[in-house]
Amino acid sequence: MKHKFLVLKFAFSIFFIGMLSCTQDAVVKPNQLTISEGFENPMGFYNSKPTFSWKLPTSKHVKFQSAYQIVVASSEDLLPNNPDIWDSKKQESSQSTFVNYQGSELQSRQKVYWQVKYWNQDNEPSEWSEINHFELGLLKNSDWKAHWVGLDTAKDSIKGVRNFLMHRPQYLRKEFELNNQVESARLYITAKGVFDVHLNGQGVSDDVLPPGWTPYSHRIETLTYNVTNLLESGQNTLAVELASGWHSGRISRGKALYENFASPKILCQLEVTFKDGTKSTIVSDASWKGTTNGPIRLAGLYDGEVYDANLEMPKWKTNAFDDSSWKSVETENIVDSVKLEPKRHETVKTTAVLEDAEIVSATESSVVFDMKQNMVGVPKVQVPMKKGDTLSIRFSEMLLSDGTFYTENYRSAKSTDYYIAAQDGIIEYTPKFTFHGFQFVEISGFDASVSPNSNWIKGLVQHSDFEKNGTFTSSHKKLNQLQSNITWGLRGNLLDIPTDCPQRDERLGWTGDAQVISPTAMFNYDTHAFWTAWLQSMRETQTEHDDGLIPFIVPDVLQRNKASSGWGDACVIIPWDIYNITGDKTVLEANFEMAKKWVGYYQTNTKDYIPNTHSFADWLQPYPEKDGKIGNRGDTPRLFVNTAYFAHSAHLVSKIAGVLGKTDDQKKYNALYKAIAAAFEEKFFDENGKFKNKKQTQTSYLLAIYFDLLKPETKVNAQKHLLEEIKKADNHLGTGFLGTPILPKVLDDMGEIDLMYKILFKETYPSWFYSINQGATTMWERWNSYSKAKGYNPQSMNSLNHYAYGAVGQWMYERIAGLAALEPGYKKLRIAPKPNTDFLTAASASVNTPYGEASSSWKIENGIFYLETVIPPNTTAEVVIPYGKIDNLSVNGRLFEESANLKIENSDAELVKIIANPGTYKFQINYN
Ligand code: RAM
Repeated sequence: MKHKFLVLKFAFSIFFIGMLSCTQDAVVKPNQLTISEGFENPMGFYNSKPTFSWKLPTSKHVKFQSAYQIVVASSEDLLPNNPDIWDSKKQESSQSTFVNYQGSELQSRQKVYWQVKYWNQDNEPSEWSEINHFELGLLKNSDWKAHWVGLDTAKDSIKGVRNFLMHRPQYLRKEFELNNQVESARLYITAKGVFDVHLNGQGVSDDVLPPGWTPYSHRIETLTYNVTNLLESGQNTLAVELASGWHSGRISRGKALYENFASPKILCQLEVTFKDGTKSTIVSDASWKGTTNGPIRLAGLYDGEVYDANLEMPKWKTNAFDDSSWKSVETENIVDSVKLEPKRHETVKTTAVLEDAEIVSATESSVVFDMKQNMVGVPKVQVPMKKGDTLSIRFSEMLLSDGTFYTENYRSAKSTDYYIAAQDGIIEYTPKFTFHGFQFVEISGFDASVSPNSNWIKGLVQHSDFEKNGTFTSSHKKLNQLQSNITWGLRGNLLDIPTDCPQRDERLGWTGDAQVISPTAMFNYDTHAFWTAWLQSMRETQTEHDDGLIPFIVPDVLQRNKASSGWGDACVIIPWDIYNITGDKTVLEANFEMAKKWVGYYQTNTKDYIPNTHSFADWLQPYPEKDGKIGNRGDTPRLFVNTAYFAHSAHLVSKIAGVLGKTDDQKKYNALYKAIAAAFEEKFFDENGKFKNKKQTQTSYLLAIYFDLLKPETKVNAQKHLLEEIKKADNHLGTGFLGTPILPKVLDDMGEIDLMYKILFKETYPSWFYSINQGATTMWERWNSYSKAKGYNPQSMNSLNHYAYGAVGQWMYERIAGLAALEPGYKKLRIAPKPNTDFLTAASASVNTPYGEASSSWKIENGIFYLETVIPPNTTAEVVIPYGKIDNLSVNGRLFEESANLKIENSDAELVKIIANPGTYKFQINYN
């Protein structure tokens, strides 16, 4: 009996184990569904023709996708079996990213639901994914019934810095009644200016400075908010604070712009659906009321904010307020020429709070706080004050040797906030319609009877609200500091658009700076949508000029009608980089015409393939021959730089045409590139591969080699000359904005990685570590912006938060840690770290690729090299072990043997190259 029982028990356990392994065996459903540039379940979405992406699970049963099916429906109930909008049907394809939607065109406000399943490498189907959804915003101007409204603040004629007109911030409100139970409600809103909107006293969002910055005479972005829970049946109040922002502030300084961009206005449309199915729409129109007598007296992005608490208007955002003394607003019609389109990338938000300020000096009347990090955003101030007193809040990036503020580099930006107290006690204040670039904050005007406390000031860090996308770390403290400085430089300058700097009277969308930094930005932050949004602004800015000119900055508020080589090329280079990093072809499609027109701009200004256009050239190259402003352009001649970029852009246009299957263009632009390259070599290089110029520069060789502009034999000689130049500089940098980002790539291709390590780890000027040795916590505009010995660079153009030189970050990921995309979007990865034990014993990087998390992490201990790597599903990787002792190689604790997942591609005395399937592998090799 007992025996019989045991047998039964055994049989049961076999059954359960079988069941268990059966569920483990299941082909697990896809996850992390997104549309277009990585949006998860967006509302107010901008694109009626989205693409779909998903990720395969990490599982030993799922290596690759062999097919997929996407279903799209107007309601959840119809999925997966009755999709009424689109059914892709089973598609034999490994594509799991950026699959084009092919149903009928989606409409404004439409909400759709979608699901996806895949078949694995063995043609086993997964379960359906969770149901995701998205809802479109108002896609066309004709969707708007509202009018632009606001007060005429131009007529007050308040003049600020350099006599620029300043607009008093406005307070606008509208009371309305809803006679029914609310089912759902959407608030569509935007401004010519920047705004903060409230419903019944509650803030609608935590967005900072919406709607952000676009070329406003072409397009203004609109926001969509779900306000269902903020509405009441009965009386309601919409209340909007409105200030100049980019639209009507002196940042838009081009004369024509400034005269056009008059008083700020808002555009607002609240669409309510009631429980009984009826609808109601409340719009901005002549019935709105406004005042400029509120507490925010003045606000400018460069100059700061003035807040008078005596003018606070209690309850103005609620129904309990009498606005009969307020003025009626002026209205303006929507015009067709200015497109209203849903915002297509993340809004700016407060993404971190620095709470650890330290008091570095205090007098009876003022205190200086150190945030310990050069940052961008606003302070949160909690300070004791006396009624009627004015608190001044000043900022600076660094201090002068006597402890006072270094503000010369803010130039005309006043960057000062003021708060006037209405009563005694602790005030709480956060400026709303400005931002500052700072590490130090000085306050004066507080209640001097209270001794200062370091918690009086906190730093609200603000930038576009993208996610972190990668990490890099190593065994070297200064290299880690460099990584930190790079990421802080990015956070400080990706504030709705990519800017050169965040603190002085500039903060503009400089195209050259953006062009060099975008790959590094994409490694560190998920900026796919950020860049494609800005590229749309670039396209709109170009169309004004028939000749294909791309202005230096986008949006073009300088209006100089000039372009620069190395800057305008951003319109070709950035789409190409985005495509290679994400695999998203739509960015190439969207920008192809712009890129061609830009090459056309060179062509119309060219004689014998040498364009005679303007150039900032190798901007801020160290030790220029000429001093002063001219010296800013370095010693690589303008015509040289023009021709090199003309060739490079033509070459990339040919490659883009190839990807898009446009063979005629591919051939045409390749021939053009070849012709320019021949002319370039002829004009600028002698038969020994030497640059025909008295002054030799590193950058002249770098551009010629990296852009592939020389015949093979000339190239070999040019490489030697480059090495001579670097040697002459004792392994210091001799490069500015254009040469620096390509230096690591060129040396890497030449097999001169150890030399690159020496340059990167150089401590003395000009080098990356030099600024770190002088105390930098962000990237600087110049290699010598400041030194402990000599103080600040005497030029006022001296930003301490300028990301361009951080472009080396890409090489740190790709080569020091060893994680790179070998095929667009990481469909194939290269894991190929190159350790140099003179400097490092470990480095690692991880990146959230379109297929999932990938990582490469190595260390060296006691003559053993360890490499741990994660290869996401649906990709393959080329793993290069940088030591050739294959007999000493082990993987996951066993001596290496080829398997279905790991195949040797090549093995010699130097290295072992393995092709790996998805999975986690721990390699180990004794290289002695
Ligand atoms: C400066 C900007 C920018 C650079 C241009 C040429 O004013 O700060 O970094 O691209 O000049």
